[in-house]
Amino acid sequence: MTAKKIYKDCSEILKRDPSRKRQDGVYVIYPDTRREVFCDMTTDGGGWTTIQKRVDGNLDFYRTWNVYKEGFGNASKNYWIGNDAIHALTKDQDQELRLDLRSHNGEEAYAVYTTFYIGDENNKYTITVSGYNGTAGDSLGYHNGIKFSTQDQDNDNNRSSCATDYHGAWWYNACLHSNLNGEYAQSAVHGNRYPIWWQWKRIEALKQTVMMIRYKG
Ligand SMILES: [Ca+2]
Repeated sequence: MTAKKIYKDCSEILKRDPSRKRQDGVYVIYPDTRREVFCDMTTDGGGWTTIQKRVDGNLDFYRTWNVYKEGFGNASKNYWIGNDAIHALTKDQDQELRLDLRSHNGEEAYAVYTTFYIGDENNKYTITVSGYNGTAGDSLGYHNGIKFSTQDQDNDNNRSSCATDYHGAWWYNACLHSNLNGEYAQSAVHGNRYPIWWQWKRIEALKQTVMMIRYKG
């Protein structure tokens, strides 16, 4: 009998089994409960746990608070791992965050943040993010210290509801510098409701986005 191996995240999988290097794909981890996630075992040495992935328009990201809490989608395609899972993965404050962005005309850019964690549900999943480096520009800095908001829970700093105005779910401050859970567009149209990263492409809808985290230890 072989004991079942329980891993907290993708970096632990890679550490315990270095042969997984460059073996990108769907793995099972247990950050809080059982989660199927996409592990990037290639980028910058690998070991990245993907918390958000959008590759096409086949999954609706305009979802409610409880759906974002639990997570939704398919780890091999489009998904959000879930805010409870992100909290469980980052609560020890020892994770870095990387975002990989791709435009509809095939350009790529990335952003890395040396500090990234979010609070629990009582804290409205408040984001702490700092230490930017990369090519995409810092479009998360404006959201630092902000609570998460959804169409049915307005925790932003705008008199209106940023989540309903811009068709997303995010750590909206008084609204946008980024909106990566916005409405998917099939081309490089312009609008604040789309998945945008202001410091790179202003309000141009992005084709693909990935958010992933890695243990810094
Ligand atoms: Ca508001």
